[in-house]
Amino acid sequence: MAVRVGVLGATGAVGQRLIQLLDPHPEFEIAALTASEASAGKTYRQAAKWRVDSPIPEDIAETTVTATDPDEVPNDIDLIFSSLPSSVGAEVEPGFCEAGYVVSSNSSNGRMDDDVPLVIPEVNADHLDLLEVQRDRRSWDGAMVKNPNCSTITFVPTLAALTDFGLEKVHVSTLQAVSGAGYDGVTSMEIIDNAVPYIGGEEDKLETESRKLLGEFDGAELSHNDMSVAASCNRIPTIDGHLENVWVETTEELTADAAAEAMREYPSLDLRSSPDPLIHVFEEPDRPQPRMDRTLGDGMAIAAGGLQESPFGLQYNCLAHNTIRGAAGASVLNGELLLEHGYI
Ligand code: 11C
Repeated sequence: MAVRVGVLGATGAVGQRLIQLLDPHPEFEIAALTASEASAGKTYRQAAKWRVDSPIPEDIAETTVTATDPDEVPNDIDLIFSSLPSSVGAEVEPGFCEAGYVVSSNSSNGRMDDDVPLVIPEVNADHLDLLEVQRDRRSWDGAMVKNPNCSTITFVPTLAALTDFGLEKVHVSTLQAVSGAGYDGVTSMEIIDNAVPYIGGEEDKLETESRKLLGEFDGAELSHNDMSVAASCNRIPTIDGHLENVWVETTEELTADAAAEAMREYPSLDLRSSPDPLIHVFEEPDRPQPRMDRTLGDGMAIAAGGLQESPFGLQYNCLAHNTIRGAAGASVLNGELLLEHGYI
């Protein structure tokens, strides 16, 4: 029998992707949709300005949207997906955990809390057991797991493939699609013929989240990876797909061929939304490109290319679909992991 799930923030850009991914999902069944007070009481069709690249699912369209409040959500829901703005998430997500719900959240609030597992299943599934620490410490029956920022998800799996070479210093420079900024981003295509070398708070997220994801959990405490990470983030006029240029210095010798092999062989998981291969390595020097390569593995694969040795270590480019692999798909995958590990 399918697990009954709710979606918090169902009308936003990531909420719409969640519905697109969950509507045909064999393990999950959408049973509740929430949004802001202004949408409460409307049907989903009335509340959402649907912009995802598939028709609004007919069986979801007539569902009544409620306010984002645990008292408004049926208590036979087993799993909550949250894509709330971080300020709202910080306010309401803990209330859902206190009411006993298991929450898989894409919202950035609380990602760096030391008892909150920040998880990319193919990279650090073992961090999920931090939930035992969380339940002890917070005295709630629910659980909170987070997925990282979309730009972090794009490059960290490629680093995970290289850990045997001893990660020492990483520099990443991003070229980020406008959909990362939600509706406002999509409607801001006036940045055409332009690029903006600033995305508020983003550089810090890439630096801190990557070190947490590649850290070690000993069953009681999580220690963060001690590699140095420097990020610079840029908004470019692309609709979907974050492209990143990466330089990695390692303690062991690392050739471009060895890196390509390690990335190609990096394993995916036996979860429905984990693609095989996880990392697709291109030989063509002008790939990956957002429009051509963002839908690899149904939008859940990471693409890499341009691998070469440089004075600053290994250099390469990587790409992921920011609202699928980087956000909604990442939360769904964490939901699948929670189910596999018996937390639901
Ligand atoms: C952007 N990466 O492209 C951001 C959006 O931490 O989840 C995602 C923000 C986050 O603007």
